[in-house]
Amino acid sequence: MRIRVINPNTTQSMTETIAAAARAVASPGTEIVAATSRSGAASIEGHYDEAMSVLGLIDEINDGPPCDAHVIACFGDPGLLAAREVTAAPVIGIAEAAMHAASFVATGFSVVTTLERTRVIAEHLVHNYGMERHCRRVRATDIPVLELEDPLSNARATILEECEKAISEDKAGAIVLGCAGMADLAQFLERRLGVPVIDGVAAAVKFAEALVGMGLSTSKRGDLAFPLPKLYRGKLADYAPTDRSITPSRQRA
Ligand code: 5HY
Repeated sequence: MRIRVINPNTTQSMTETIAAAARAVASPGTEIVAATSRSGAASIEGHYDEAMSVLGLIDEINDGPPCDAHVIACFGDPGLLAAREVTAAPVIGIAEAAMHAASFVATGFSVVTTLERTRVIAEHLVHNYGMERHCRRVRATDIPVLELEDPLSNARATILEECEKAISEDKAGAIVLGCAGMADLAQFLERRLGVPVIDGVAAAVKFAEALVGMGLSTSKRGDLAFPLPKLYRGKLADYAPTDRSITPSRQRA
């Protein structure tokens, strides 16, 4: 099978970190095709960045090679439901995947994310995904996303310290890493902390393999049916939905 792992920010080096984490867990028969959004923010650190990232994400879904599933490799799961409308292939967000994985291995987890101002985004996802009874707390390290890429930054130590607080203060039995850019830290942290540390990229790839392996595709009845054909004007005129009922989808179901 082929899984497209899409980084909705426009930083190629972060996509490489994401792709390595995806390939590290992919089954032998799974091809990981990594993609970096061609338009939008270098890093997604707030509501505006997230909103602006969705068109680049949709472009990668619509313009990419046929695949069996897609992963949105950004912890805000931007555009998740819109993405599920435009393709029949399963679309998995790394936040949703990580939270479910954590709920299978601990009765309580904490999320450790980047900037304080993005903490509320993760809190909203906890609510949207019905994870209130599993999530002890969402913690922020106030590390800018791209600083995760800087080997001279103190990011690794800061994240470890926040994870230790989550375990001692929140009584978290597991940690969810709240940024795709932390994907390469899961093993290091798990060894130091002695609890499961879940990277959403890995979780999303394995859930995607499971769904495809079960022969499941996104429901095309109701709210996740292909978008209604209609006129779009202005800068988004090219995004006008066409009538998918008569043109075969380019994506394998
Ligand atoms: C992410 N931003 O996973 C999110 C994390 C965050 O550019 N990739 C980003 O801090 O919201």
